Amino acid sequence: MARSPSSPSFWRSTVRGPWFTSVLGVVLLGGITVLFVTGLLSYAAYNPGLSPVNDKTPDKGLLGFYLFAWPTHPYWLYRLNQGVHVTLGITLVPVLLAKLWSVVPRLFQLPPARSLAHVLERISLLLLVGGALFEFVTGVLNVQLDYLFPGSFYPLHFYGAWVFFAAFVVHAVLKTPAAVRNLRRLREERAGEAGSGEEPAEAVPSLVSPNPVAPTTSRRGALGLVGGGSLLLFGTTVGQNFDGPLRRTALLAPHGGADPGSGPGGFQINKTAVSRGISAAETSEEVWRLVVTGPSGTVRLSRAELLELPLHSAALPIACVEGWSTSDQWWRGVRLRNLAALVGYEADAAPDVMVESLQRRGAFRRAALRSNQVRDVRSLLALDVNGEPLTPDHGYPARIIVPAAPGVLNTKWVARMTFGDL
Ligand SMILES: Nc1nc2c(c(=O)[nH]1)N[C@H]1C(S)=C(S)[C@@H](COP(=O)(O)O)O[C@H]1N2
Ligand SMILES: [Mo]
Repeated sequence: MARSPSSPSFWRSTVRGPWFTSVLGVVLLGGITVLFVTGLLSYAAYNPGLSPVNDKTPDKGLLGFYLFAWPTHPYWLYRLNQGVHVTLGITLVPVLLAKLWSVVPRLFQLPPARSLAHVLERISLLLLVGGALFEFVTGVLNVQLDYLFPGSFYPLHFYGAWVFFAAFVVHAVLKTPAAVRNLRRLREERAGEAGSGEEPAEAVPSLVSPNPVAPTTSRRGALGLVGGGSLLLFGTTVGQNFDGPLRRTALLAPHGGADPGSGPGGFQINKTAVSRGISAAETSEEVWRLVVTGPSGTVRLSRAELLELPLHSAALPIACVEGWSTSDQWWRGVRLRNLAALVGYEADAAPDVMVESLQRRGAFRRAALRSNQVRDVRSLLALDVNGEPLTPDHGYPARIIVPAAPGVLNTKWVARMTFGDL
């Protein structure tokens, strides 16, 4: 009997066949397109064109052609974008694995190359399968293990996405017509009495086993298993986009730096003050000063002095690239546009700003905001949240909060703001 995986009769599951592969393929065609688009948008939201500090892929060249000024409306834009990106990515893992399983006999098929076209197709498949696994693995590791590859996640995931997507487009152009044809023909056969339940014939070596074992499940049953797996992952992930009891359903989501407890600061904490080396001494009323610089000079303000300025409120979420987000919190503080006005700008003509934290080491201690973000009346240097002064873990004495922006731009423990076009 067939002992070599290059022999079609080595593969004996009755589930394999064009129907199973086509259904999964069509699901991935839609799902992965959404992942790619939301992924590119997520990168644009970092303001990578603005300053070298924000730019995680400085050698991207032409691949950054699409970058644009990320808007501040609607204020939940990044929360939605990243919630979809991460939740959908995790949900599709069983579908991806099942799809790969369904076509694995092809990997061993002999001769390895029948023609030049076949060689090219196999190379594109290598990039496709390798790229897909690479993107899913780096994405999941980033979400789960807190930047396993510090600083290098972004270039890996970004370049990986382009390599993968190029192969994906080639593959989709080559295969979508056959997938749709397969599904349509099977549907017609089922509708008409003639339906034999046979798999449609294929031009290339068949995925249907010529030597099947006794079936342990139907193809529909197998698809139900994949769908059930996806549903389970979805159900244990999606809660991280909400606060309160719903977040506790997110069994698979990472749990953040600290238990936020209840009360005004009772929402997700990513990095605690202690973990970032922020001491109570340097944030005390006597010691801490905000240093604001612009064309008309430098202004130093204590927290008490900031509280004397006109204060404004905005209800805004925090939404992290890792896919978790909070519901809207009530932030109160000084408008960024009014801080620009202290150092020589008209509020309506406020420029970009570089924000630096007290934090001395580690990632995310500096971030640049674009002029459209600075000018928005809801963009604040927040001093309070939900009616109380910020807690140390949420950025006391002052933190940035900007509508529609990724959490990483909401710098905590702000020490210095430098206004001017970046
Ligand atoms: N100084 C400083 N600010 C920071 C960070 C940081 O590590 N250091 N993390 C950022 C990231 S990635 C996110 S998602 C938010 C999380 O805010 P939270 O901990 O209040 O929920 O803070 C941002 N501000
Ligand atoms: Mo984040």
